[in-house]
Amino acid sequence: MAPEHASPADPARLSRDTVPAGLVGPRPDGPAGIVHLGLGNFHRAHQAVYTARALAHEPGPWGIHAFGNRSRTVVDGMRTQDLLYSVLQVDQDDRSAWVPGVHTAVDVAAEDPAAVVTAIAAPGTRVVTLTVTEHGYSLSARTGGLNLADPAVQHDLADRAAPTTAVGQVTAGLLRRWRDGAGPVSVLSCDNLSDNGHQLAGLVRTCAAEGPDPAPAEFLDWLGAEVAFPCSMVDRIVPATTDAHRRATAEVLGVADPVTVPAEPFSMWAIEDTFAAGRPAWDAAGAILTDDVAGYELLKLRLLNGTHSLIAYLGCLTGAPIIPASVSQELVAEAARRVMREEYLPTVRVPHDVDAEDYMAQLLARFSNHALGHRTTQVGADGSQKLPQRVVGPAVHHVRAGRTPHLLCLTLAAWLACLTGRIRDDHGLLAQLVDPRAEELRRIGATAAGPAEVVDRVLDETGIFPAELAELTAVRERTATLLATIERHGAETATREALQR
Ligand code: CS2
Repeated sequence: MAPEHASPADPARLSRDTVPAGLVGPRPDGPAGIVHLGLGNFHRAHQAVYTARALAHEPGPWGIHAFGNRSRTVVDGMRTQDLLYSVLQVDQDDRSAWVPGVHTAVDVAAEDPAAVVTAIAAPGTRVVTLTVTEHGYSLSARTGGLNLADPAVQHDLADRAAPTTAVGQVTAGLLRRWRDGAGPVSVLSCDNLSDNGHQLAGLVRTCAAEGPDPAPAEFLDWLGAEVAFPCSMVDRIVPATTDAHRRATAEVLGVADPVTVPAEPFSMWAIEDTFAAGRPAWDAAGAILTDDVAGYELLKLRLLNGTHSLIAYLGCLTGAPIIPASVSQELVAEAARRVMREEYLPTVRVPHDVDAEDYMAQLLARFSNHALGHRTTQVGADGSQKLPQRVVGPAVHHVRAGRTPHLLCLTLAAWLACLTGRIRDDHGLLAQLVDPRAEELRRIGATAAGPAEVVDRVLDETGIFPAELAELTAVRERTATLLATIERHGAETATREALQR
């Protein structure tokens, strides 16, 4: 912000000099031990906070060199503020702010792709972390592996020096690391993908082995021996920043921070403790370090994220711009409660230290946090990448047991209704839903003879979902009838129908 634009009433900008004493984490030592891909709000309110708290317990070389993918907004904002930003914690009747202060460098990957490779290969790097969203893994739902047909993946296979995808960046960085003899490292996925560490390891192996310049077998041996890919479950509701959040931060901190991050008070992180070259004392900061992450992962991915998707799409269809407004509608709340209890919970193994009843009650309370302003269009974004992770496993589980999962079908139908352009956008929310497959879905919506054909073509032609979903006739048929009801009578009637079974 140029000083001439500042009025006397404007607070000073956040910096090392202006940050209120006691509200900033300790400065990390030395060069960054962590390279992070994906400088979004989630990373800044979750992993960065745990890392700053861990450093307060146990000093170490755990500064974070973070790369944003394309956008300059956060990078420029943080650079103007001595690499600082604040986390604004908000719930109904309380708000507070804290400044992690754990970043040692921030850059834009697209502006200097080689810098990402160099950072991953640097001898001081011990952990590479990722929050690149489901879409960032270049996954093919059809094969479950790397989407070799994706032009960005093809680019990265052809030009290992300047990769553009997260998987290409990690692979190129590890290849350089191996050539340089820079030592072991851990690569930690912090995205909502089931079995995220193992999936990422597989994607990196494919990326290394494919293309005109395949990596030698020795590299793959080194990967197996020296590089760890722990799985993790990450959880904190972190919306996009709005002006209301910026104003609240200025009031709470007394300094201006345009790149503040709003977040709920709740935070959870379960990490498989299989690191190859050390890690921060994340456990001292409240993370659960365990040998069994799978239970936490599926519980969260299904009960939280799966239910979130249903609330988001029903909200978009009924004119609710934020998640708490959607779930404050009794029908939506009932659908959320029942999809959790009847269709997600029976498909997971609840970890021994989690009480399922408390967990579900807490989720409904978290979804009802009005002060956070979490938009339905944000949760509804990228459904083509999220729903395969959330809905398919549970749907297969129920159909194999002879049951039709009506509310999972409602989730699919509501998503299709939002994206296929066959209903009026009465509330202007559908147009705001971003999805990499949006164009294709609209094309199907425009040319299909009716809802049943929409469902058939999305399942059979697009490759958005794995074939195992397409094989479930019960899901196909129920989704089509619910989509028909949404198109003809609206989402409320369809929800009632799904709840009546
Ligand atoms: C949400 C998640 O946008 C979404 O798809 O379901 O971002 C959710 O808020 C987080 O995973 C909570 O930990």
